[in-house]
Amino acid sequence: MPANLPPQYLKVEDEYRGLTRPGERLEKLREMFRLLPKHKGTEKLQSDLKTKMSRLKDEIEAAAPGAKKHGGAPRLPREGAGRIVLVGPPNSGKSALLAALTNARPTVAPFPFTTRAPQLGILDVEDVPIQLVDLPPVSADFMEPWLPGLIRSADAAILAVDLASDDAADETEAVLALLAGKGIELVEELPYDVEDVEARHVKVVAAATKADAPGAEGRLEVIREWFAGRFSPLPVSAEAAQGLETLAESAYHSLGLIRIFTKVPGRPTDRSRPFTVPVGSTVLDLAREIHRDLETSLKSARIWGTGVFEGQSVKRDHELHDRDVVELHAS
Ligand SMILES: Nc1nc2c(ncn2[C@@H]2O[C@H](COP(=O)(O)OP(=O)(O)OP(=O)(O)O)[C@@H](O)[C@H]2O)c(=O)[nH]1
Ligand SMILES: [Mg+2]
Repeated sequence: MPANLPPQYLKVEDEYRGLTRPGERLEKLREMFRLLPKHKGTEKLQSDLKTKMSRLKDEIEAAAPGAKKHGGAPRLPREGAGRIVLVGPPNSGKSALLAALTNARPTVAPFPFTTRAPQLGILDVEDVPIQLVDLPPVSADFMEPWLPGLIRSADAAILAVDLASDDAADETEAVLALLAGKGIELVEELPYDVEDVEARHVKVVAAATKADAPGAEGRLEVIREWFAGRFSPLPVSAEAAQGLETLAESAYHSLGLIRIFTKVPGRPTDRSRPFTVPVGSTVLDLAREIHRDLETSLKSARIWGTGVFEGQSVKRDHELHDRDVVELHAS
């Protein structure tokens, strides 16, 4: 986390930590968002705050007496280091992508609205498990009422743009417009000067699906030109298993995570499963991620990795880097 946060912000953040009621927490988060300086260095923090606000709002709405039931909104347990949703128009190849990227076996069929409920899969990229959620389609004809809520709750999205369809650009624009109408902006890069607390920017990787289909190459050119400056679609084919690795890696990078290995004093490093924390996280953030109590009991840490000498002792506010090995000492 950047060290140059104003004292007023840190004070409110402290107050926020002491709160348990969702309504009060949401108010505090709004205050934190207003006090947060908006620049590139706080981009990740802005987005984290907005995700937290959006989740709390959903929680409050769901718990309210007489709350509208969102047409049987499915409850999905979170798994892995992050959640990426598959979004796109009907028949654009979302379910085929889930099947190609994970062990899940969703129904894939040559007609629209095949998928009616979310389908879950786990995608492993660079030792990090990511939850991939295949969703019903977004179209002007129909959109499940709970769909926007699920997209808001995601850490990132894959947007399927169908290279087998001559109407891919229009269909995709319709998806973007419908979601924008629900306060969701799908963006390749998070803006870092947003003052609007309510709009939720979800980071997106555009996948130009069915790259093996006849005429796909020509359509890719058109799509690239159409979305130039907004998205750079990656050509993929679930059927021909093309471009899947590149897509998986882009999806992983869109989560903005770093991997940290932890070590017990005097023992070798456990390199089987890294912890993941957002880029810019500190030793203290890692401690919090591992266990709530560690936040207060953390005394010191030693690090092997980037920008330090082997086993260097560092302070709690030391910024971590991808693949650092950290030994935490608690009292
Ligand atoms: N040629 C080709 N066809 C594909 C590919 N991926 C999907 N398809 C076909 O496209 C059609 C739709 O695929 P789905 O994966 O069901 O599409 P979807 O986006 O999940 O559709 P909905 O659930 O209705 O929104 C099916 O007939 C698939 O066989 C691909 O990589 N290449
Ligand atoms: Mg589907």
